[in-house]
Amino acid sequence: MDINSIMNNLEAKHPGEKEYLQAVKEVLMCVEDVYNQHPEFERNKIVERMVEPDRIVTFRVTWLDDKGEVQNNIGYRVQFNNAIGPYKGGIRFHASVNLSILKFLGFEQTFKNALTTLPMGGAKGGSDFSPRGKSDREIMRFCQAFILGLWKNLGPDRDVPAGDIGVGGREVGYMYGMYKRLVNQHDGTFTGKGLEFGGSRIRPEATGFGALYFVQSVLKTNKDDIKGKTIAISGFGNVAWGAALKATELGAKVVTISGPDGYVYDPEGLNAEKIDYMLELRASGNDVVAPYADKFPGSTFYAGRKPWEQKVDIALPCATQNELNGDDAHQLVDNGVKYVCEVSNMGCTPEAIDTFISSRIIYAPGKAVNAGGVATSGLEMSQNAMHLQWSAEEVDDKLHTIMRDIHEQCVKYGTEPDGYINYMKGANIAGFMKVANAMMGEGVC
Ligand code: 2IT
Repeated sequence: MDINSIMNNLEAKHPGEKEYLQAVKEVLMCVEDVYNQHPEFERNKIVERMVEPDRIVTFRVTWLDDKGEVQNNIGYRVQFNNAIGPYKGGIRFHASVNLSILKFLGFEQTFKNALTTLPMGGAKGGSDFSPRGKSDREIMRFCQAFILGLWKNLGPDRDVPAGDIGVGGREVGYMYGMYKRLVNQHDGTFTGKGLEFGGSRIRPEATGFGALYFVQSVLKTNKDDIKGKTIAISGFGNVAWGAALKATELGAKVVTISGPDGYVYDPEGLNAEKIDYMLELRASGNDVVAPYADKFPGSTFYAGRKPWEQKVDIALPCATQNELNGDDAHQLVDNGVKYVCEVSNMGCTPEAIDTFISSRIIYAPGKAVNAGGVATSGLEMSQNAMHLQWSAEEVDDKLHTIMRDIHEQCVKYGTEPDGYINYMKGANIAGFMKVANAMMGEGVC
């Protein structure tokens, strides 16, 4: 495989799509050696086919705000790859959404979903709509208008969306409600639904819980224990919430959360009341964490800064792509961080990853660490298909098993001659091989 020429071709076709190109390059660099041992992949142009989305749907989303004024946004769905199952992946509503970001997310989702062991292909969608400061009615009208543009491309065996940044249970409910009216079927298309209409228990917690189960496996492999460890978490949304909840339950001390306005350092660590307060902050729709420091004395708000300047044992980026850069990584390493597990998708820049790996700090990528979210979505699809609902214990048990399995795949493919486990390499090779073998089995199409 000639990575340079593949990247040059891709860049010529998709100029300036930097997140997409970044995600592709990371995977290609990790799988190069394995790929070269399979001349049949080269003959079938597996990589060239895998890096292009199968299909992109883009549509205008027109809706009325509370003043009765007409608003326009762009909607997208990137159906990346369905070699191993129906398209599956979240919907993101954020002002920054563009095709490069959704293509990187859809590409990553393909390998992540392969790692879950469940039959799901990769997709991602969203809109440049910003939920910040919008009323509940505006959110509803937007969700309904979004689905008017997309519903024909969805279906339980075609494409099953879910939440992502800016899309939680409320938005999934509004989108699914409109979808159900249009197709006149209650077929479960959408995961993260309310418990009363087909949602799975543990789905809201699953991304954060799964991440901590993965962290537990990492620590166990290093004959280490999570009890008493200090943890820096970024973000304050659904993923950060689930991670803080499980980390605290397991006896670790979570000392930071963050938002677009800066971060809060709480040396006493989060507890149940403070974790509940994260939900309140999120529900306010203001996208700020500063009020936390006013409410809980002893904590400090640092405006415009990132939590990576604090001395901690474990860093868990839980906010968004490229939120942890090379300088942040150096600071963490200088302060003696031991483990960095990405919970956001592509949370670390390539410079940050290089810094961790060359310092032999354990670094695990989002596509492995955060796969518990979509895995539990897969379990929601199973429950919907069987027309039943599992108990929380059943779902949590399955999530545990899946996360341990993902960890094992990373160890199998990522252990280097000196014993260091390169989780990035392991996750990328394991995910890639599954998708590549499926594509081989299905022929050139
Ligand atoms: O990034 C992700 O894996 C998600 N946003 C969840 C996708 C899903 O289909 O549950």
